[in-house]
Amino acid sequence: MLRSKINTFFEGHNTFYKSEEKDAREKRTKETRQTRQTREREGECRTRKMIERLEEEFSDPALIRLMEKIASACTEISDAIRVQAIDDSKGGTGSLSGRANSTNIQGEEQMKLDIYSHDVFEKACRESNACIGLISEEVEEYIDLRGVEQGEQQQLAPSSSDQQHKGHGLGEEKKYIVAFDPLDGSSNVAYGVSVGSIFSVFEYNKTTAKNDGEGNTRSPIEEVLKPQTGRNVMCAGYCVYGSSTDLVIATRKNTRVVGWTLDPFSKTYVKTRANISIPMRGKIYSINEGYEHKFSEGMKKYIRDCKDSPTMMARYVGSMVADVHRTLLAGGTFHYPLGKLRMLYECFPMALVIEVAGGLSISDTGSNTLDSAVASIHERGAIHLGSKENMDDLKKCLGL
Ligand code: AFP
Repeated sequence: MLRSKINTFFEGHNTFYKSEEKDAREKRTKETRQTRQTREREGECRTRKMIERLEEEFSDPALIRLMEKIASACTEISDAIRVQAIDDSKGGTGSLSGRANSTNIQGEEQMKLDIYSHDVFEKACRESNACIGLISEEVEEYIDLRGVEQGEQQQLAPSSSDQQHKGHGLGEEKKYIVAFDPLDGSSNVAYGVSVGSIFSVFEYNKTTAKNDGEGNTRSPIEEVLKPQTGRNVMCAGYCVYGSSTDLVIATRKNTRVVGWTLDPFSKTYVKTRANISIPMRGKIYSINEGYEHKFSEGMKKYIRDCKDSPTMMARYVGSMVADVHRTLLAGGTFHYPLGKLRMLYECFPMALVIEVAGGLSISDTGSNTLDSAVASIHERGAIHLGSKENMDDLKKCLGL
């Protein structure tokens, strides 16, 4: 009896000490975890960059901020695309999957992801505090940001680039206009096919905009639409959401096309291609053959020649970003007749990427895409782009 009482006493004591020890251990673990997380966060702020070695491409802090914001928008869109099927499987009640039951300016049906991606892109450009205006495939009107008060900008959360580049750029003059297709190929998302975002950046310079002959300053939108407008694109790029998320940016000034790949764990874009040049000749022609009736006789001859060639092969994803990305890296040509593609945020940016990489982009008439004048912000165009030698073959077929 006594023995059992003693045992019970010690057991109780042991349990008491064991639970105290357990509590202390848990407390220590929690503290260590918190300290580690805080250190990691601090370390990230000090060392982590959204896009690795971006300053090798741009010197203007405003442009660096804008590119970092665009990159972070692309990360958000990439994440949303990868989870939309889950939303879909639950009846598509969220904001990511399925149709939005609305149409855009081109009369095309909008998906919920189109609207979500537009919102993410617009917010990113606003937060950069570097833009005076935006043009989006999903919005009919030019979005004028000149009226956005500095106070409104101050409400915005600072990003990692703000830490590195000291401040939001408040006090700096906003000078960029971004034209973007926030989610190109959205009709393919439901089938797990690669899609992308495309953008071009125009610079608005009040001094050079005063050149209408009578000393009047052109408005930002008049500047974007002035003749030879493709030559005004100062940098452009795209992000492809495929088996990896790849960001590609072409800078006219550096005459370089650079590629970064998103590390999904650290959410950092790692520079994976420091200087992309398109192969002089490729083996792939990329075309939707269903549109053969829309092609000129010269173009039809080029397709016949490709088919007759023992080395040429056809590949067509049906998402411009994926088809152009493959063309850039593997060489060959990509073609799309007059119809769907828009000049400012599809043809110009892709033409700049291909041209800076050493290839060529032309319209149906054979004129250089970047030399085209555009009269309205959603104007459409035909495009043929690719490796120099394949494009020479095409030009011969077109009689140029
Ligand atoms: P969606 O955004 O409506 O899917 O259109 C994408 C696109 O404009 C472009 O990415 C493709 O090159 C093109 O459509 C493919 O369309 P086709 O089905 O007409 O070949």
